[in-house]
Amino acid sequence: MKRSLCLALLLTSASWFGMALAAPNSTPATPHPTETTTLIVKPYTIEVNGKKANVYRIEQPDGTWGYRGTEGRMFRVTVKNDTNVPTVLHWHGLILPNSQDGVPGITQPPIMPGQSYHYLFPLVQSGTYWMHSHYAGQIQQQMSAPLIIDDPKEAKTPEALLFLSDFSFKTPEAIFTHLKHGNDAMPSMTMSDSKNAMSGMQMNANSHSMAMPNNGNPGDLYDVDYDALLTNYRTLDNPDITQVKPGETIRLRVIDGGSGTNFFVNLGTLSGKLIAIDGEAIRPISGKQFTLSLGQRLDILVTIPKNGAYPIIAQGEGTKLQTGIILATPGAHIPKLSQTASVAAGAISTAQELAAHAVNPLVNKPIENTLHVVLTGDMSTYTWEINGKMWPAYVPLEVEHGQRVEIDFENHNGMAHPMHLHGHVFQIIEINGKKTDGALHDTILVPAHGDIKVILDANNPGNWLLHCHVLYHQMGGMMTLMNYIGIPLPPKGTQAM
Ligand SMILES: [Cu+2]
Repeated sequence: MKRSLCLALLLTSASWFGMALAAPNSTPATPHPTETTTLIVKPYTIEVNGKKANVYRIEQPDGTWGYRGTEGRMFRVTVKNDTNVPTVLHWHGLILPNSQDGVPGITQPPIMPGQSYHYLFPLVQSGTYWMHSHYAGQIQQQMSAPLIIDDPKEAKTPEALLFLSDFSFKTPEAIFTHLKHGNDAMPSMTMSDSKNAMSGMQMNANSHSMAMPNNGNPGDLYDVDYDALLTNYRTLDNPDITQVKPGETIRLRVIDGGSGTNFFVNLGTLSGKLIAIDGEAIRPISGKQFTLSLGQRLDILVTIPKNGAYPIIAQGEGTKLQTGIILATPGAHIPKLSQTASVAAGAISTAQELAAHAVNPLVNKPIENTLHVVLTGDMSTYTWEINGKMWPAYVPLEVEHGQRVEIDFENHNGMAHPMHLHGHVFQIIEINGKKTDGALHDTILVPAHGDIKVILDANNPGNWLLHCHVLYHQMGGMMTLMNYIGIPLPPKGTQAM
């Protein structure tokens, strides 16, 4: 059973690989080298606010967090589940065969405790990507890691990683139940949880009224009061310090790997150039502050002017909580940084998206199929829908292989939704009625009461999830499938997370 499954995967990948990578003038005899590794998913302990916290980590046998690969190579990876819970890993942003996408019930069964699962696919992109659990609420328990793919033709520059996340001492299930049923339903509370239940009650007062329907309320920037924001597993009490030299240009790779937080990235006294969004090159945008939503990535170049310490701070949308790293030259005085800013951050605007233009836009082609994606929800019942349906009662979005497709996202909520489509890259063409020759993305923040139009080429057959990357909205039903006509749909009731 297992061997035949592996063979099927190999055949699917191999034929797809031939299609995707054999450029007309390439020498067919040249084999594409294979990168082989193991990624171990395991329990991990970190310290947050002076307390031990049990989370997860995805690392190679030598302890390296996540993976760094090279474009043009086959990626052969064994994912080993060394936890006591089932899991599945999804390769966020990668264009790969549907069978390798890592969605439970749709592309594979869950990987049970102690078991391994083999993936094999070509790396056809380069840039900043990430991997994360697509099972239950594990993404909130830090079951995620960077996935960086180098372009072999590109010169190496010094880098700094900012893998941003949010942290709660509560379980994702407890948070979701609380969001759904309010204060009277904290399940199986322990002594230490009772304090968290208190902060849960403050959630009502601080973030927004959970008893009010979300529609029509423009002030909804987040749903959950987290205990801390993290960068590379650390709080600002003890941040990562990246050694730099005066005159050096550093490539910041910023990943929003949280479960419910969009971020403002502040460069402090440095000036930056945003050169890529979601791994795809854009015409550089200069600035001191940039924004990213859950699931998205930014590549920003900063030049170190002189000796010193340069904090790079990411503040959560709508909150005072902040996180980050420090770039420091040798011997520089390292400042003490607070985990809270003096003022809460506002809402992320569409300014950066309107200013962003792809270096390699999609070729001009008539639209052959327009898909409508209407986002609705109700805070009082904490239900979230796409086209009036909650997963798993979805109605698939149907495309035909080869079509140029437009997706019109229309958000009826007072809250923005970071919408992620698996297995494809799309280009923004309209933002709140304004036409643009925008950036390429795999995840786009659809503004509150706003709309976004994107285009893509349907050239990767399969069943591909389209969902909100706010974990609790996804749990609350905001998920559907883009189905290629002719590919059988998964069985009714499939959870897919
Ligand atoms: Cu959402």
